[in-house]
Formats: sequence, C-alpha cells, structure tokens
Amino acid sequence: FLSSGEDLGVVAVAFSGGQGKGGVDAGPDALIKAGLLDDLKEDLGYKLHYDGLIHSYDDLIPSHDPPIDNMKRPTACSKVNARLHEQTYEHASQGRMVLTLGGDHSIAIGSISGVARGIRERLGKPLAVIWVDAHADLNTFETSPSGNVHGMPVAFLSGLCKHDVFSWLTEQCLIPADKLVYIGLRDVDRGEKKLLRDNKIKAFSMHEVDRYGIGKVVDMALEYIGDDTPIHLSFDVDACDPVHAPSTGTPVRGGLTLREGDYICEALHQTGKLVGMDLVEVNPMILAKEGGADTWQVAETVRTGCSLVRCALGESLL
Ligand code: B3U
Ligand code: MN
Ligand code: MN
Repeated sequence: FLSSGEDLGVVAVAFSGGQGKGGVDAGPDALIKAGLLDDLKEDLGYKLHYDGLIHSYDDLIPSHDPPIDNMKRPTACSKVNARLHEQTYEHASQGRMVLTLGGDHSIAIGSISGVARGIRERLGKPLAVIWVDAHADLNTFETSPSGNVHGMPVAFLSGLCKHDVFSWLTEQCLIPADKLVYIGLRDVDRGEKKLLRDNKIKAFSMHEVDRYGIGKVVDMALEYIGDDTPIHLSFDVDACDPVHAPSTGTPVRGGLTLREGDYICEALHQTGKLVGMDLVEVNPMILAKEGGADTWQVAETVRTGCSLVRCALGESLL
C-alpha cells in the first residue's frame, strides 16, 4: 500500500488539551531525545520526512475556550486536529508511512483522519484501525463522564458521534465501524460498553489476551480486518502495564507486558499493510506533579514507547 517502504513521514505533536493534566505535551521531545528518530534513520534505514519541529500550534489555541456540550477545550482540540490532519494527509498522499508522536490521544482525530483521507484518495479503500489501549476512547460528548476529548476520538473517527465542532471531519476521513479493532481494553465506561455492543465493534480486552494469548489475538484481529485493507496502529502507551509504562496520565493495572506490546507492533509490521502509527500519552512530568517523582519510571516509559515504535517499523526482523 506504500509507494516506498523506506519513506517515513513524522509529525511530533505537543498537545495536552484533550485532557486536564499537563506534561503529556512533553512526550514527543522525550521520545526524540531518547534517540527514537535517529534509530529509525540509522538502524532501520528509513528516509525520514520530518520538519524538525515539535508542534504546539500555539497560534491555534485560544486563551478562552469554554466547554461546548460537555467537551472541554473544544476549539483547541478541533483546530489542532484540523491542522494535524493536513500534515498526516500530506505524508499519506505521497505514499509515505506516517508516524505521529503525541501528545494525548485526542490527536488521533487529526492523525488518523488525515491518513484515512490520503489512503481513500490514493487507493480507493477505507483505512482499518487497530486501537491498542486500556481505554476504548469511544465516549460521545453525551456519554463522556469527564468531558475530556482524549476519551472521545474513536466516536468522532467512526462517525458514531458527530458535532459541529468537528464539522471538518468529512465522510472520506472516517473509519467504518467494521474496520476497527481494539486490543488491551480493561477500563471501559458504561456508555462505551453499550456503543461497543450496539455497533458490534470488535474488541479484544485483556480477558481475551489472557485467554488466547497475544499471538492468537493479533491473528484474529487481522483476519477480521481482511487482507486487502491498509492498517493504522493507534498505540496508547497506557495499554502496557504500569510496570512498563508508569509515566502516563491514567495508568490501569493488569495491562500488556512489554513483549505483548512489542509483539503486536512486530506482527503488524510483518503484514506489510501498516501505513500509519500513533504513539501517545507518554507524560514525562506526571509523576513529579503527583509527588512520586522517579526518573527511573519516566525513563522506563519512554523506553517502552521507543521500543513499540521501533518494533512497528521492523526492528526485530532478522
Ligand atoms: N474513559 C474515561 C477515562 C479515559 C479515557 N482515556 C483515558 N482516560 N486515558 C474518559 O474520560 O472518557
Ligand atoms: Mn487512549
Ligand atoms: Mn488509554
């Protein structure tokens, strides 16, 4: 599906407005400082298309941004994602694999919609999304208990929820509900459970990971999506167990081991169908803020994030 396997578009997004905790905007800088992009270039041989910037889109963020219909910071979330959409769309329409480093998970609204539009225009196909997360991020503005947009991206991306705030999300940006698969869920709100059931969305929670093992789960996910569909991997680092990724806004116990996370990424790389990836919710500041500063835990989380991306881009191929 890619015009050349070696071309990689990279967008670094320092955005935290999809939730209330500061620090997740420092995620991309931490990942890049740890050498992630150098590894992709030097070890894995990618030709990087990266503007060298960590985008905070300050020009798009209003000083006053009151809630609309329970959505917090709606204007910032919409404008930042609309700009990011253009960036990932540009890479995808050139036939590049697109890597987006967040930032909180609300940025998947822009990153995935841009890749989806690029793929639709280039190949006439929908984009499939594998969403690896402790949370379903499927709340609508009506079901959300928090009003945080990082808990809503899948509802907007699938078209299950529409709102004027995101009116720029046109039909060709959307992910059909039957091309969406979750892995790693273990903290799903009641309203989200109903949406999952009513729309028959495929989800492999940690229960299924325990029951079948990660190898079988990924096989089943791929079989469900089908052979002819390009895939975007949206990886929330909180899918991994807090042992491996403690420095994130909403850690949930009982998550993926480091190897299970890396395995998902490796297996998706091996399909040759991966056209986009997000790595989000690395928050290098959160533990310091909450009084448990531990540089080792931050380093461990960053190391996990880097490992996931390298595996998705082919690191463990022998
Ligand atoms: N489901 C809750 C909590 C949450 C979602 N995503 C994260 N936390 N990281 C919500 O706010 O929608
Ligand atoms: Mn998430
Ligand atoms: Mn999450």
